[in-house]
Amino acid sequence: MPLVIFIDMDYFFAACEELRRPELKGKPFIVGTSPEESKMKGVVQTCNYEARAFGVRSGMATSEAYRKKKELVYVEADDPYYEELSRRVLQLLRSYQLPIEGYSIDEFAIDATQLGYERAFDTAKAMKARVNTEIGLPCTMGVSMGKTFAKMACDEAKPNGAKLLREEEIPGFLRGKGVRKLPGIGPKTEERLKALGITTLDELARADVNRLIAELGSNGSWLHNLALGKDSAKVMDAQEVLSISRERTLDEQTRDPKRLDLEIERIADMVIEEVRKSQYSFKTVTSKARYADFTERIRSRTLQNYSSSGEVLKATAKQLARELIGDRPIRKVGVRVSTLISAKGQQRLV
Ligand code: TTP
Ligand code: MG
Repeated sequence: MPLVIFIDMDYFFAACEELRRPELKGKPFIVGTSPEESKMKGVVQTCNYEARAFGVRSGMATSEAYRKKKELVYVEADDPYYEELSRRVLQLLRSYQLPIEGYSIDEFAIDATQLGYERAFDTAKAMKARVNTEIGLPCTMGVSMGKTFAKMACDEAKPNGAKLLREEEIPGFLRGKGVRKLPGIGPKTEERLKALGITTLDELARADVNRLIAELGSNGSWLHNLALGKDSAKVMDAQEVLSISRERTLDEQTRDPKRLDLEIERIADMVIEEVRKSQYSFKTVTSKARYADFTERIRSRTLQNYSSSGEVLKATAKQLARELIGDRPIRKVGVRVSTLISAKGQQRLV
């Protein structure tokens, strides 16, 4: 599992508003989705902790928020401004020269494997201090093995905190928690698990994985592993994940379609292993050939749907490779997948 520093900005949109309107500080206020005049029809996107003290929450109807606290200040959301601040946070974090994955507008996962626990935790605290002083925004840091547990550590340390969760502490950390505490389990999955008699992470860990797969598909085994304290998903730096590719120089040059098929299958196996590890689905497949005279040609196809299937990849890549057979013998072949999407369905990366 990679060692991960996970950052989640505190009450992000509301903190951005406090930054440019300091007079809001200390007063309960919400950031909403509809213009001031029709605000009651909108939804609370977020609110500061003063508003949370009255039970106001993200996702709540604005009218309900006002029932909880009459004197709430209403601020209309300004997405471009929040996106700009998000970019500035990302830029600051990038200066540490570690792989970094943007999770959402206010969450980032950093691969700190090379640092080890102590230095990773010190680095996390230094990052937190710099985000605070240089950008003026509060945030919370979680450090653990695997993105999921780093995020959960972060959730527990909120607000304005930092928590280190060592690998050996993960089982104890998960014990007794409800399934909703696991990132990736929303209300729908919670219901389906409940139908199987599973409400806690202990029960999820003990559940029969085949039964989970029957009920939830491949997500079932993924969630089962998480409940067991295992999350091998890599931190995918945006630059790395635009595509996943492998290539190989042939032992001898060839124009034989059958030989080529075998090579493509081997390379496709390597690509699919990487796709699975990083939990992406792909929509574009490309085969590449380098000929004896060192010229190169590629053929690409975009699939109808996203896929993570090895069979689909092999069939498509073989077909494309055959289209690359010409007069000249081939000495090197490659397979690439692109137009990737996180299999968890949250993030589209070109
Ligand atoms: P979160 O990180 O979930 O919430 P937060 O940053 O406001 O508060 P916390 O301190 O608990 O992390 O979401 C980040 C931003 O995304 C949030 O500021 C506003 C926006 N958002 C919505 O627009 N709608 C929603 O339902 C949620 C949950 C968030
Ligand atoms: Mg946040």
